[in-house]
Amino acid sequence: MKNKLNIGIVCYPTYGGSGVVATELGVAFAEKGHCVHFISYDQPFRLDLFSDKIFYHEVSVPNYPLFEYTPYELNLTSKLIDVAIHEKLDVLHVHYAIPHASAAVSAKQILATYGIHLPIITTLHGTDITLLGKDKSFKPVIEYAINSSDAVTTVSKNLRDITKENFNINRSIDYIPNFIDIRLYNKKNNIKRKRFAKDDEFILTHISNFREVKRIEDVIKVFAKVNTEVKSKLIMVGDGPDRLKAEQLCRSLNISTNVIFLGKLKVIEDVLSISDVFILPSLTESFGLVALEAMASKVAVVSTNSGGLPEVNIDGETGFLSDVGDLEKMSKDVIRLFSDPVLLLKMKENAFNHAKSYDLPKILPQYEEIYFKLFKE
Ligand code: GMT
Repeated sequence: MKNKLNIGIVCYPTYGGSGVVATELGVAFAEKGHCVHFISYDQPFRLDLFSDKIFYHEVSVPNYPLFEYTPYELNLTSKLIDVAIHEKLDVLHVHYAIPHASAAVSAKQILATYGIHLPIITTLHGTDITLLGKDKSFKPVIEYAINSSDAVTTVSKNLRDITKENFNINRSIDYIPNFIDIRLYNKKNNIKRKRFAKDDEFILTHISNFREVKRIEDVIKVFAKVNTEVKSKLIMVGDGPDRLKAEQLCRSLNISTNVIFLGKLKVIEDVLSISDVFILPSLTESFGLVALEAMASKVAVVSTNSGGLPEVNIDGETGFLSDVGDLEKMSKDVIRLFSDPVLLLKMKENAFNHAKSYDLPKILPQYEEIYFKLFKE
């Protein structure tokens, strides 16, 4: 029985948590000696390693004049079949239900007609269930893909509950949380910090893809209040549809000189290393990987209590939780942390200690166990 597998990984290559989880999982499996084949329409944004165990297969989508809408899922399905056959995949791990899980299930069924068995593991990340899943036009497909996968995982207990509530699920769902590689974080850099803030200023940071669900205008409004009470800077990392609105809001609130929009960063450890508090006022967040990344960097977190966030950010211990849109409380919480150095230090330490329970060596074997179980079946 072989002890190294050929693993296929399908993910979104764009700036977002599910792509980060998929990429870092694949890289970690490659470091353990497995062969990892990434399949996506573009190079996953954190995948820039040269290794004899990591391969990237691009799904090309031809632009055919007859198609008003390009059927990406069909190209992906064909690519999955091709990679499964020629790279002799032992398992296929797909991140995000639409269209990845449904393409994988189709590929599995087509491969079966060639006498090839390809086990599918689907990881649900959040918006595939909490936003897309609520859209009736996707629901039957998501439901079928979940029920037809060989294993299904969610990144928080909350997401597992929501999945069971919203869909007719006739199978078990495992909970495997997001993870961080703790060795990469918590390298404090005072020289860089001085370039962004004076010694008597605190740094509040937000990182996201600036989509509506992130409520980045709340970040700006909270900072505007904080900034009137405590000397501080706000660092905004990322880009997306709501960036312009956020920049305009800073101008109209007259706080632009204290807000730094850095744009997208591939590596966020450095910016987190100079931050004091991380703010995540999301409408919904299945887990909030970026909050965990902040905690691993010894940064206290002020977030909403939506979705899986209370599992990650422990209220009163690693930071504070608020109802969605409760800007008054979020502002008070940040001001409280910035005004009480003992409390801030305590919460930073607690955040780091809690983040340790999500360290990669604790999480990786949980996926590996599922891979081997499916491979042997
Ligand atoms: O949050 C995003 O906009 C990106 C999204 C994604 O699909 O990449 O992130 C989701 O998956 C992450 C990794 O599992 C989770 O940590 C995020 O909480 C989740 N986002 C939402 O639920 C909104």
